[in-house]
Amino acid sequence: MTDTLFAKIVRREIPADIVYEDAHVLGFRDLHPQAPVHVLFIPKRAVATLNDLTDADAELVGKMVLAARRYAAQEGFADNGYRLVMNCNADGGQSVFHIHAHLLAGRRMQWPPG
Ligand code: DGP
Repeated sequence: MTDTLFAKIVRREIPADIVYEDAHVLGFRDLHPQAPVHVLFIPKRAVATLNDLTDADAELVGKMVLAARRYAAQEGFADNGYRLVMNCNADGGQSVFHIHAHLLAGRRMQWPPG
């Protein structure tokens, strides 16, 4: 069981700039944006890390990706492009232990990432 800042955002216990919501996924602006568009897509049901996902979560992860895709199309930057990133644990740079996909857009991304 994890209860993080993100679970509190899902429960509306702390404020966030929510830009996307469906039955399973919430999207809100990152507090420390790394690009002109930086939105976090999270499952409403908390899973701590990518390592904690099981086969039963396949649909949930798919819904996160499709939510990001839908948002990119809706906001008009899908054709220019964007990056969708999920960090896992210390070496991946994860700091909030409720899985989330970072949608970054609005500038040309670099590769390799830092
Ligand atoms: P990661 O390092 O991959 O775990 O990303 C966590 C992101 O969450 C990081 O970019 C900053 C963001 N963040 C942390 N706390 C809050 C918060 O309370 N509200 C919002 N909107 N974003 C947060």
